[in-house]
Amino acid sequence: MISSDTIVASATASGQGAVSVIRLSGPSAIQIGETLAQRTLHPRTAHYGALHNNSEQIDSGLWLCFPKPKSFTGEDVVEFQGHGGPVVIQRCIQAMVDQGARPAKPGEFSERAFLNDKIDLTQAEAIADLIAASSDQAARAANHSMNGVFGNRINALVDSLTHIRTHIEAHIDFPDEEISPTALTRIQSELDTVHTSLSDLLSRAEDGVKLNQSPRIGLIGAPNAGKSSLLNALSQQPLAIVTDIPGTTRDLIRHTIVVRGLELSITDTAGIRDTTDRIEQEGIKRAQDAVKHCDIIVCLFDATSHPSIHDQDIERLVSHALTPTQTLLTIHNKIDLDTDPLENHSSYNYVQISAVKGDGIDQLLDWFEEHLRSNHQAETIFTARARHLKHLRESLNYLETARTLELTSMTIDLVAEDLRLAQHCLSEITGRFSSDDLLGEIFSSFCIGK
Ligand SMILES: Nc1nc2c(ncn2[C@@H]2O[C@H](COP(=O)(O)OP(=O)(O)OP(=O)(O)O)[C@@H](O)[C@H]2O)c(=O)[nH]1
Ligand SMILES: [Mg+2]
Repeated sequence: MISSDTIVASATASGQGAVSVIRLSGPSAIQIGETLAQRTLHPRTAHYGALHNNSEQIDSGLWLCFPKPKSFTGEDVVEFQGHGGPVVIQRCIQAMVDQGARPAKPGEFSERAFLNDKIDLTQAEAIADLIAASSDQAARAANHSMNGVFGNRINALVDSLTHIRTHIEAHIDFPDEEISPTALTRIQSELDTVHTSLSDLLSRAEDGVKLNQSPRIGLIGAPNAGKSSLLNALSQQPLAIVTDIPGTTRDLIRHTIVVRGLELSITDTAGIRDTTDRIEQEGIKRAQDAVKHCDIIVCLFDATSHPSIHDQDIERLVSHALTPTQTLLTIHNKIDLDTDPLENHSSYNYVQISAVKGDGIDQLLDWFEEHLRSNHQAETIFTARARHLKHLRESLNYLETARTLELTSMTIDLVAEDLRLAQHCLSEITGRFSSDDLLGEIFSSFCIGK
């Protein structure tokens, strides 16, 4: 794609910083850069010099020039590394606009890179995911996607489907001939292989989607178990009111903390008990609804009134059946007050703490860390989005329909069509077949300058 206009934006975050990067991309980028630098810019060479607007020096810094096609966008790109103050950045950008550039829209540099085949759609999305990564694991996974791990697996599946379709379509051209048993076996075995890979990719993509969200942790327990004290200990600030009056917390209190490179979204809830107080009843309902959507449910017990924990104790608190993706952790709190040995007879993971004194908080964080990291094997993770899951699921449905049909000269057209649609869904993920509307939606969620 050849763009007719040249775009400009600051590629670094707004606010003050030592250095900012202003990026120009498009057919006039080099001419604008050379006019403002008042010198020739040699490809891929750092030139130190001023940025002049007419006769006035606006800033000084490093000029870099990347002629097409060897640039991020695939177009002529010029970057100016100047000083990082909002006013000076704006003045530099204005000088470039005066020379004919226009301010870039969010994600427009990445969009041009995609349209010029420098990256596929999964890689473009991974750039945004890397910038937004809230944990080191999410950053590592985004890097994998950016390097094409996800896109390559999609392309391999598309290639396999193309191969199978070629065989099938060849038979459509000769409808009078029955398909030989050998050809039939080969096609079916190839379909089985694609089905296994696609199912595996879907389950990894489901994990990848979760990496883009902070794990949700719900604290639940009887009144006075110490839920709000634990939230305050984890966030290291007095977010929730703590008193010795049972039923202190009514509303859900949500807070996100970052510990050990992990971003955790924690929800404190109202204590669960039988009550006639209408406000408290509503709080308890909200508590039980909230934990239904949590990835980890933490059930707190007061060690002084609950020396041992049984499954029935947990069932009284957690009103729903756990889904396969939910994990339950039980906690004995207030161990600073208890001298007798505590016991866990439940089948769930178990940690002992004192939310007020801080004992066991490190072990609790160890448990979160171990549990969350073991969910994703480092070498195989990549980030994914809800959009990818939708296309993968649709593709799997078409493939499954194709596999249920017995392959005969009567059904071959139907099988061929299902495989075509399965392939089409996969191609939508990498952007080989994507509508302009979809591209607009994806890139508008990026930051400006990317
Ligand atoms: N000694 C000791 N006291 C604790 C500990 N954790 C909480 N408490 C006390 O227990 C009482 C209740 O604590 P909260 O954190 O408000 O309990 P909660 O589970 O949020 O209670 P509700 O909001 O009523 O459901 C307060 O007086 C806390 O100081 C602990 O680890 N050790
Ligand atoms: Mg509370």
